[in-house]
Amino acid sequence: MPRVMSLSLALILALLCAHGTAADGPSVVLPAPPSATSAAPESASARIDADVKLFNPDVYRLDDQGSPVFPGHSLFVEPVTEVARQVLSATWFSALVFLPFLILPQVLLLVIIFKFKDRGDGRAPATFLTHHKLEVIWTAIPFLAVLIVSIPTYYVLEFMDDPPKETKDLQVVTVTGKQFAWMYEYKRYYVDPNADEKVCLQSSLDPVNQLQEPLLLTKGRSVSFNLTSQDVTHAWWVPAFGVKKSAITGRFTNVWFTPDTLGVFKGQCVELCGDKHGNMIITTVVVERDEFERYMTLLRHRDDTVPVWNALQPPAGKTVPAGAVAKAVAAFLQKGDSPERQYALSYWMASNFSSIQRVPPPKGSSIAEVLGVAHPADDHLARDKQIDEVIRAKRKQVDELLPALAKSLAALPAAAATPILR
Ligand SMILES: [Cu+2]
Repeated sequence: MPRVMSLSLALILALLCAHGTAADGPSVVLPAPPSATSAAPESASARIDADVKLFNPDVYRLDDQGSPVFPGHSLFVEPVTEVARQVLSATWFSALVFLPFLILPQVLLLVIIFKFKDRGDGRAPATFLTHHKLEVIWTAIPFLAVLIVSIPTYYVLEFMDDPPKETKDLQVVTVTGKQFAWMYEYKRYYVDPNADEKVCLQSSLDPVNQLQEPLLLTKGRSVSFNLTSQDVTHAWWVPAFGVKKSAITGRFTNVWFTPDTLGVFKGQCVELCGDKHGNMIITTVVVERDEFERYMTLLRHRDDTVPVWNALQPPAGKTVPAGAVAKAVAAFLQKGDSPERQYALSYWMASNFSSIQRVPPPKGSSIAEVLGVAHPADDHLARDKQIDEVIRAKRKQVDELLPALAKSLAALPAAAATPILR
């Protein structure tokens, strides 16, 4: 029976594609799905959900009306790189050296106020104006303190600029600031590794929801940044990495570090760079090496998935035309139908649906309405369920057109790690 269903699905698709692409070029006949597919969609979507959670963490969530829902965060962040640990100990050392200068004047002030106050007993105040010996002392001691602090600080600044020469397997990322987003270019990871002209994989604002995309890093692998800017000066800052570096137009600044903990690490542009400076958020996700390589594969096919996403977004009040989605999927598969490519299509649909819930809805509207929930419930839990159902249905519409999806997912490691927000 499943075989009959698969064949009829393939036939319908072939007809749709032939109808839709007659003028645009040769049509694609999708291979018949394996008979095991009928049992797979549930686990397939669960696997994709796990990857969306991992690679596109919901750090800046909005509620249904578009107000931010901030997850708990602590004031002090644990350092997760050697650079951050060195910065932290240099900071404590400086604080300890300078602490007496903060306390001593206050103590002296209090002593003087109480000891030398006018008691009305006729004592005359002292008339001297300078005391050379004292002045030499209170110039020399702070000078000495600055000198003491500058020595370890200098070594930390030197240390964080360039990785040691013996560093193996260095990941290089060009970080470009622009008003108002970060652009990450993953060096030596190419869009098409076989092409003559090598173009590196990039991520910045995602192509459908225009939200800042995360930067993916690998646990235990050193990363070196070349920072620059396209317009004004920006600064890339993630406290847990101990990195705060200016991105300046016309030149490159460098910094390196090795993240040693899995998780999501937040940051922000810390150079007042214009009216939407606050939009320049930073989300870094530290994952295992195989997960990082998987993300690079996903990124490689991302732009090709945009027409399918557009086909899934009908004008307000209209339903999604099945033919348009099938046509877009067929066009995507025509360029390549490897399991990893099919997985990428399914992944990006799920990831876009996750991101769209972080885009403030138009005034007077709600996220439920934007997503096409017919009659949004008043209760927010019920509404979340309605949203989830609409999203699942739309994702299924695409997933059912991907015969090799189940197969490609079977090749993935057992479970994706869920990072903890820091
Ligand atoms: Cu900025």
